[in-house]
Amino acid sequence: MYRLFYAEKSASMGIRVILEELDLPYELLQTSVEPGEPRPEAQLAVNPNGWVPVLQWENGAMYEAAAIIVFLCDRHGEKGLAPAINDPARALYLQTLVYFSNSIQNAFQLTYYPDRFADAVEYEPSAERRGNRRLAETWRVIDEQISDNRWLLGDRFSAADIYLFMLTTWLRSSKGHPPVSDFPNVKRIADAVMQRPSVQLVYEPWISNPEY
Ligand SMILES: N[C@@H](CCC(=O)N[C@@H](CS)C(=O)NCC(=O)O)C(=O)O
Repeated sequence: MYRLFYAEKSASMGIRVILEELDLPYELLQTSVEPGEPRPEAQLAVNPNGWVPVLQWENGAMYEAAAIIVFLCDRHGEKGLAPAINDPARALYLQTLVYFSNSIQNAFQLTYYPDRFADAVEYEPSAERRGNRRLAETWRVIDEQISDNRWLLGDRFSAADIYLFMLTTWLRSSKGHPPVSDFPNVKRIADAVMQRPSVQLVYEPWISNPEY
């Protein structure tokens, strides 16, 4: 049984989709991503940053979305959601997950948490503007990487496509982000991922209202 610290609109939703796709039993532990709102002690004990996702299992716990995806898909490798260690597609899979985590998510952070990137309030709009440009730059790289491929890894669907979908749900016109339609190959994959029953279940609130 897995336990996932969970908040709507956050990266914990993507991990929940992975748990659904792997057909694993799990429990959601509600938490918050709002600044100033308290986090459960058990969450902070694993991740002192106060972020989600945080995953617990019988004899362990961890944080960082990309690492959790690698961990779960390897631990339940028989489900085929990720290339195995000796599979030639493994390199692109790992490269893409880490790029999502440290480049695209970082660009989002500039726009969602500009106070973490500016040392005075008056510089925060500058951090936000740079984040928006960085989103365009980093999504463009992924759009070109995908090219005409059906999925991120070519012909085979993988957990990386779920991660891509999750990141596209964070694009908000109200925050000045570029629209996903600026990246047609990304959009094509995100639209296909959205049809999956696991995504329909977990992302129902977002599917009903993408600016929720
Ligand atoms: N690098 C971390 C980032 C996690 C992260 O930024 N989570 C956000 C929600 S998507 C969060 O918990 N924000 C609340 C906060 O930063 O206080 C990961 O990929 O897991």
